[in-house]
This record gives sequence, C-alpha cells and structure tokens, in this order.
Amino acid sequence: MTTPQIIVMIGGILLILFIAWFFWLSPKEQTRISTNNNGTQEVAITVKGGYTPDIIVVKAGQPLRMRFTRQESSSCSETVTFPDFNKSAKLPEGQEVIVEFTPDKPGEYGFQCLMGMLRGKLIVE
Ligand SMILES: [Cu+2]
Repeated sequence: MTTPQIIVMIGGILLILFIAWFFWLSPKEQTRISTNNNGTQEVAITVKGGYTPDIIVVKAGQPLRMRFTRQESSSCSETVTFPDFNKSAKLPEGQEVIVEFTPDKPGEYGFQCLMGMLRGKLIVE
C-alpha cells in the first residue's frame, strides 16, 4: 500500500470512530426541571424532528406538567406516548398540548412517537 492510501485509510477510520462516538457515546444533554411555586415541575417541549429537550430530569412524587408544541406536519410525531405511565396525547401542529402526571418511582422512562422513531427520556430521581 502506498503512503497516500494509508493516510486516506487512517483518516477514514478516524472519521468512522468520530461518528460512532458522536451518535452513541457523546454525553447527552440533560435538562433539569425546577419546581415552581405551586409545587409543579413544568417544562416546554418542542417537537420537530425529535423532542427538545429530549432528556428531562425530574423529581419523584411531584406533579409534572409537560407543554408539548409540535412545529411540524409530519404525521410521525402526531402522537406522543409515555408507555410506563399509560399516557399519550395527540399533538396538533402549532398547538400547545399539556401532558400531566406525577412520576412516583425513581427510574428512567422513555417517551416516544407512536412508531418509536422519535424518542425522549424522563429521568425520575
Ligand atoms: Cu413516529
């Protein structure tokens, strides 16, 4: 193998490693929700090709209010569901939809669109 070929190959491997790290291993941003005066934890979530924020850290035993706003028309994100809490909601485009429940037990709970293509996580501590 010639030197340029080796350089190209090493470059390719490094690029692949970087992409793998970026998508699977890089630390994901967590959003910590604070409790307001009424004892409710409230967070606004934007739905557009995913959930923003998508990793939400909340306290157990305090009511959680999530205000979803879907800013796209793709039918994929039409419904958001919290399987562990038996909750789901239709998200009409551009309209704020409130999903409320009280997470009782600490743990990690996923939420997603109906097909599971968009995913988020609720970390209850
Ligand atoms: Cu979907």
